[in-house]
Amino acid sequence: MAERLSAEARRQALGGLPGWTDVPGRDAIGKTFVFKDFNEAFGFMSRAALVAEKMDHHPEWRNVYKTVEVVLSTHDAGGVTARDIALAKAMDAIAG
Ligand code: HBI
Repeated sequence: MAERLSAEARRQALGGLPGWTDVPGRDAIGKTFVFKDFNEAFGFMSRAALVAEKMDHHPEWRNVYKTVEVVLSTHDAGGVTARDIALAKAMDAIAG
């Protein structure tokens, strides 16, 4: 089971994740993706969903039209782990 990252490790990891920030009041990281339109946004979610399933690590996300708000945390560990960092990197790669 993945271990929660220390504050320092998390800060380091966030440094390499443009647009991702701490989520206030939670041990989680978040990013809001804005796409050209709903079609692009949903295409991103479709591809990210398949990657999440393959990683067995799933996002908490909300889609309104062309915007997708993503929050990542490892429920089993009660906070941000390397799995969240990996999924964040994968999502950035998908979003392009
Ligand atoms: N996704 N984000 C997230 N956090 C989890 O703890 C998690 C998950 N997906 C699947 C999963 N855990 C299961 O493997 C465990 O609950 C058994």
